[in-house]
Order: sequence, then structure tokens, then C-alpha cells
Amino acid sequence: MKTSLDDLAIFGGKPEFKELLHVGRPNIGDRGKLFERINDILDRRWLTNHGPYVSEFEQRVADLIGVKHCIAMCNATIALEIAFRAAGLKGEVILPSMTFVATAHALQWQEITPVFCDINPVTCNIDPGRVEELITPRTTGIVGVHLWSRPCDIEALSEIASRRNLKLIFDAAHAFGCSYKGKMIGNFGDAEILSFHATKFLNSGEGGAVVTNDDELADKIRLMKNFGFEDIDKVVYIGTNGKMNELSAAMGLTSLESLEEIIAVNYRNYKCYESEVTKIPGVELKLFDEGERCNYQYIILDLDETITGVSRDQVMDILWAENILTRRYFYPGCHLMEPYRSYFPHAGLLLPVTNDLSQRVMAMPTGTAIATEDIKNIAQIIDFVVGHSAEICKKLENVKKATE
Ligand code: T4K
Repeated sequence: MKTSLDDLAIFGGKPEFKELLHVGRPNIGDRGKLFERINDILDRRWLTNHGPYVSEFEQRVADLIGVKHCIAMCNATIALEIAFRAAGLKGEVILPSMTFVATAHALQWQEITPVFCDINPVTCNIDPGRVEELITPRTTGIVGVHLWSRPCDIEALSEIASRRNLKLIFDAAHAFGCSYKGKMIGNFGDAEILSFHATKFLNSGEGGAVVTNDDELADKIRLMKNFGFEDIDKVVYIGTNGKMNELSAAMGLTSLESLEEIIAVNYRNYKCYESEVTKIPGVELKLFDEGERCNYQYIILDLDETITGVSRDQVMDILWAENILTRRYFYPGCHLMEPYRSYFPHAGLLLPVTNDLSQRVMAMPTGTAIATEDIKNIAQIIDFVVGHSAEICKKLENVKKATE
């Protein structure tokens, strides 16, 4: 419990937590079951290339979503690249800048120009109202990102894409297990891309998938993720190695069996953050629509400095000193990262909401590695910091001057 400024670790006090509390701590399923599967893989001596665990994993993910095809991959970045290529994207593609840089890189990697679109300040997702003004004769598609477990405005984007004859692909890396208007994410657009990275709701260590209801596209993607081989010695497309291996599938299958428990813990943490932080002036928790299915994987705080008196970055520095490793997802926005910053130095002029939000939001630790007691302690520190913001800012300034 912090009661004076000197209690804060940044000013020499004892850190609140002995162990680091990370954002993105993986959820680990039943170890016994995982080791059983790994033994089975070793006994069978079939480690990758369309093994039985990968097939089972694909089937179970597809069943859960209610989608026709799930093509498992080594990670979501490669899955994005393959989906973009298979869908025939070229020229320019519109996407939000407020996303992990992989979404933009997967386009640029294939020399497709990413055109960054601003976001809606409430949903933090791509703003369909701003998409149309970015369409040019070179535009071939739109990539929506379901940021932080919240589906983007699929209906409005679908309407624009079909009217303007554009491909529509969703980066659903954060949204496995979520629904939009009652239908599971994974069923929308031409295809959706899932991530099963260690930090994700469903993890296979590293992993990803393309899910789609389009038979032709699915066939093409299956071949492209295996070098373009249609048959032994017969290559029909340019392809790459996007295959998921059996060990990842074993991890993914084991995680799948714990999904309900993980959701329950994520939800418990979300409600705890909600009750603890909403009483702090200037600190807003990004809420979920509880009427939809949700994985509750991302806890995002939005700090309004005009009310809190301290900036997001100052709060983050204070929390890091306490061993609470929050993250600035997704600061500063893709448009301010290279090579986009150099390619499009004026892109920010069209991205006021992205620029503002990326300075304010902070992802908080959650998942099965954190207890509600920890969350209460984190909230208490933030509350203390906001309550003493003027003195803290002054002291931080003095510390800065002394170290210059
Ligand atoms: N689209 C979107 C919207 C995405 O967010 C992502 C990935 C992708 C596409 C691409 O998906 P993949 O190709 O990765 O399947 C991390 C993840 O590596 C990345 O998957 C994720 N999004 C992104 C949001 O976060 P970094 O560079 O922030 O990772 P890192 O190493 O700093 O770790 C993040 C946090 O997780 C830290 O607090 C440490 C903790 N952590 C991490 C790992 C790997 C653990 O506690 N244990 C672990 O094993 O990118």
C-alpha cells in the first residue's frame, strides 16, 4: 500500500511486486495432456507437414467458429501475407494505423502500399466513414482489424467493399472466440486471420490461421502455405513455408481444452479492473459488449492527462518501477514506424484520432498469471499517483534534472 511519495519504487521505495507482472503472460493448459500429446508425436515420428494434430486442430477451430475452412499456419504474420496474396491484393490497401505493425508489414512485404485510415474514438477500430475518401483507382482491398477483442464495424466495411468491388480481409489476431451480432468472428469478409502466439487468448506457442467460407480461396491458401505444391513434384503457385508443426498443434489443442476456464479468469479480471479503476478520475477502462461472446483478453486503460494530471508515459514508468510491466499497444501507430514514416511523412495529418489515442492507452496485465488481489494493488497505485499528480510531476522533474 503506497501512502507517501517515498513509497513509490521510482523514488526509492520497495517495488510492489517481487516478480515481474507482464502483459501477455501466456495461459498454460493441462501440462499432463500436453506431455501426452508430445510423447505421441515423438512415438509417431511425424513432426510437421500436415500431421494429424494439425488436422485435428484445424477441424476443432473451424467447428468452434462455425466456418468451412481453417488453414493453420506457423504464425499470423505469414497467414496475413498468404491471405493477401491469395486474395489478389495489389496496388493500395486501406487499413488502420492503430494495429500491430505486422498488419502493415504483411502488405509492404509484397510491395502493396498500406494506406492508413483513422479510427473511431469510441471503438478504436477503423472508421468506415473515413475509408471511402482513401479509395483510389489503385485500391484493391480493405483490411479491418478487430482491435483488443472488439469486432470492427463489419457491416459498414462489407457494404463499402461490395459497392466498390474491393476485397475485405480481417485481421482477427485478437478476436478468436468473439462474436459480432451473434455470429462468430472468422466468418466475415473474404477471409479472417487468427493468431495463436504465446500472448494470445488461444496459444500454440507460435501459430496462426486463415479462416474462410470461400472454397476456392481456401484451396489456394492451402497450396501457398506449402510452397505451392499441388502434388509431389508439381508446383502451381508461388508459395512459401507457412506450415504449423505438430508440437504447436499439440499446444493449441491443449489450450483449446482450457478455453472456458481462461475466459472465466479473463472475465473475472476485467470485472475487477472495472470496479477498481472506474473510480479513479480521468482513467477509463475500455469496455466490452457483454451481449456478445468475448475472450476478454485485453484490458486497456485510457488516461486523460487533463484530468489525471500525469501522462500515460509517466504512469507507465511508475508502474514499471513497481514491476508492473504495462505496454503502450499500439504506440506510436504504424505510420510513425519505419519504413512508413519515411514513405509517408504526412500520413499523420489524416490520423488525428490515432495520434491522440496512441498517447493515452495502456495495456494491463491480465490472464491466468494474475490474481484479483494484484489488480487491486495495481489500481491502488494508479489511484495514489493520480491523487498526488502535482507533487509527483514536480518530483519526477527534479529527478530528471538531477540525472541530466
Ligand atoms: N495482427 C495483430 C493485430 C497482432 O497484434 C499481431 C501480433 C499480429 C497480427 C501478428 O501475429 P503473430 O505473427 O505474432 O502470430 C507481441 C507478440 O509477439 C505479437 O504476437 C502480438 N501481436 C503483439 C501485440 O505482442 P511484442 O513485440 O510486444 O512481444 P514481447 O516479446 O515484447 O512480449 C509481449 C509481452 O508478453 C511482454 O510483456 C512479455 C510477455 N510474454 C511474451 C512471450 C512471448 C510472456 O510473458 N511470455 C512469452 O512467452 O509482440
